[in-house]
Amino acid sequence: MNTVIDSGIVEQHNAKAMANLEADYAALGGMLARRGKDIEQLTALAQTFAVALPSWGVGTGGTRFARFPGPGEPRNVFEKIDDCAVINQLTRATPLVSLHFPWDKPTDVAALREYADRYKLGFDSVNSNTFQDQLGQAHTYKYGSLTALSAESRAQAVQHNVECIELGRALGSKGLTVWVGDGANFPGQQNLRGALERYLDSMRGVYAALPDDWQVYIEHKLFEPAFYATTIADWGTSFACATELGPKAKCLVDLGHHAPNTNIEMIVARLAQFGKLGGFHFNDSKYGDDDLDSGSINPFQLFLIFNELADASARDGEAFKPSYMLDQSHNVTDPIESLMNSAVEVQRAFVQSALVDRAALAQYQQDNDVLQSAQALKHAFRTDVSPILAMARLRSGAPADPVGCYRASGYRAKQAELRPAKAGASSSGIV
Ligand code: LRH
Ligand code: MN
Ligand code: MN
Repeated sequence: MNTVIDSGIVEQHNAKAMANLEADYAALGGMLARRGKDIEQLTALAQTFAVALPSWGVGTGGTRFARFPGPGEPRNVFEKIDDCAVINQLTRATPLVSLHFPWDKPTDVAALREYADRYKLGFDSVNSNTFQDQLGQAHTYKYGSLTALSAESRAQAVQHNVECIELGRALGSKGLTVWVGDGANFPGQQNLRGALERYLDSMRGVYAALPDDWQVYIEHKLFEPAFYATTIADWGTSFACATELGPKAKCLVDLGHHAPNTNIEMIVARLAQFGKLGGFHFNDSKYGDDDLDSGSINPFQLFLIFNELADASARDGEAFKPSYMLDQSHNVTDPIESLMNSAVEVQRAFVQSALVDRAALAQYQQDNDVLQSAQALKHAFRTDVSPILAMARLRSGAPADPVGCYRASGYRAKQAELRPAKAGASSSGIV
């Protein structure tokens, strides 16, 4: 398997980190043993964790006001795969890449698949884009895409999604994520029911093109760019549409796509209960769709989401397998560092959720012992599982400290030389 960072650098890094890590791991192991938990089992569990990388996340994003390009940004999808390979090499938690079309549409699909395969990277769900017009496009999406009143715009949007499925198929992907910004900016602009009828009609065309072993993920978002009424604004609409379309349609939860203070873990529980939880776009936010690094603002919420996922897997077993993807925009950090930290933070919540004593929690709930029920969760959340995560990485051939090792490797500086900045380089990460 090809690696981007010289494996000698990782080994050197780990040799220095080993003594401290072993001491921390032994201390945590002893503490967990007193709680009836086997640290070895938890480390093995951590090693199974995977979250897909967004191809659009490895470039510097931007806001709707400005973009400040960073040095050594990837200039094409192959270079994006190189950066994703670095992230996976240093975390061993991101073996799949989620591509966005047409932003990252390869001219030679087979060559891209082969290129990624050399790093042992595969492709997760592909994302369609009918939220902006592309150069030379015949019909505009200014007044909507899958919901547009113009039959030509709708047909073009359906066709784009069908092409995404074909591209994804050639890459070995098994899912299509559809997010549309369609909606209205003013009351009266749109017949609300009519827009959803057109959405469903268009999505039936997309659904019909899905291979048998594929799923389509419907991603909802409260607002932006439509500021009065977004057609797929909430999980209720998403659920109704997924139900209407059929078993291959599921709902995708992007953590930043809800009103502030929404109880997202409850949405997760509801969707899981009714078999419609398709997957996630992980990120964090303070105000809206901020696309900040996972776990950077509200790590307890992330933990509570994984607590519901652990409950769903305990109930449904192997059948319960939502897709995990990151969807972030990095404006002031090195995207590789942000994505590595984010993957580790999601993995952390996953491992912490395995620390919840579910039998004890069920008994506290049964006894209406409210205080201890809450403590059962807090106890797991407060446990610092960093030594487990570091040991899991080490055993999978990754460094104990991904960011430290990445910085020592000089990868970014080298890319700055190899990938000179293009004048006026534009971002794909505008939303
Ligand atoms: C919309 C969204 C969606 C897009 C991505 C770039 O806000 O979350 O997933 O595809 O951003
Ligand atoms: Mn998203
Ligand atoms: Mn978003």
